[in-house]
Amino acid sequence: MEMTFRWFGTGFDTVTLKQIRQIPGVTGVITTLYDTTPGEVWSREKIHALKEEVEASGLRIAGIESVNIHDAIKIGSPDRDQYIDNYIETLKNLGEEDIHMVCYNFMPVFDWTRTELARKRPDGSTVLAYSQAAIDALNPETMFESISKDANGAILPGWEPERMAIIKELFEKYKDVDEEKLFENLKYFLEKIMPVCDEYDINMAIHPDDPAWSVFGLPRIIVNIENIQRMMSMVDNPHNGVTFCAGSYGTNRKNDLPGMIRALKGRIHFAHVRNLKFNSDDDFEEAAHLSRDGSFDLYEIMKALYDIGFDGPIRPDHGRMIWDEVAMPGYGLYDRALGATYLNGLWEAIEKSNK
Ligand SMILES: [Mn+2]
Repeated sequence: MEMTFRWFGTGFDTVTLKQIRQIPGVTGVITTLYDTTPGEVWSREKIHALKEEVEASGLRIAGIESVNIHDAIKIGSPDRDQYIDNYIETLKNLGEEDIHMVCYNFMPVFDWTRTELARKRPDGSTVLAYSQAAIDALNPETMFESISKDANGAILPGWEPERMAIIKELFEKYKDVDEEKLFENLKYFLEKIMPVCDEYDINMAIHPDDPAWSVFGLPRIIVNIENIQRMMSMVDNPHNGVTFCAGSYGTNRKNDLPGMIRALKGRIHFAHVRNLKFNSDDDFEEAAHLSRDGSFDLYEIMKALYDIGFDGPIRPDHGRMIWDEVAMPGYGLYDRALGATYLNGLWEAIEKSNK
């Protein structure tokens, strides 16, 4: 595996490349062109400039998170082919710049969903949290207002104001899209992009839906092992793989995380490893990465990744806000750096005990 760190780019991230370079064992960043909109072609020049900036700091671009999918593709509307062509052009430009891993998601309307961005934990840290009761009492628009209010001035990925301004319109457009239709549209998209992925050796890594169930009546398909296997077999190409996100699959306590990793051997192209603390089946908060701070066994998760010979990029995921840091919720420096160090420690121990 390669230990990496998510970085949103100069001007968008409070964390600098210099700081990331000083986290022991982190060699790569997972980044994006944060000022592009879904459906737009990423120019070779912009990708090249980003790459030069990252490499000048002594790091490398280990992958992209994310190249977002235009709603026309997810809805399957008549103009989708134009957006798929643009996506192919972006993939080609990334391939030409020697970038070989792209994370994306296929969630309708919302990206990840949380009901609180700063729930206080007993140690005084603040974390993102989810409560089904809070969701059930909200409508999507008021949810956007409360999310943007608590975001420390940051624009959260997936919660861009221009998207939320047309949220009613988006719901209307998705009204005939059920799970079957969404699978069908994903298949159509994947079949179209596989040739360029084959040509440039680009691993597509679909991110699970978070939380791993339907919210606000919208269909969600990347939620469990059965559905992932269906997604992989409907377009059976090794470049059609997954981002194994422990925190997202883990929202559904029926998902056996180490078991899923073992079942996905060879098709996990990217890993997000973090911990959640469940207060009940439908109320959870994000914990420190350390196993005993939350509900997951991080040793078993890392061991499963080791056992399947995982050699892709891995990153710590949402961190707690600690030590008075002010940053995008979930994406401060300190707790994610602690997470990277912990995951590196687990990996070293697993590796040595297997030799
Ligand atoms: Mn994730």
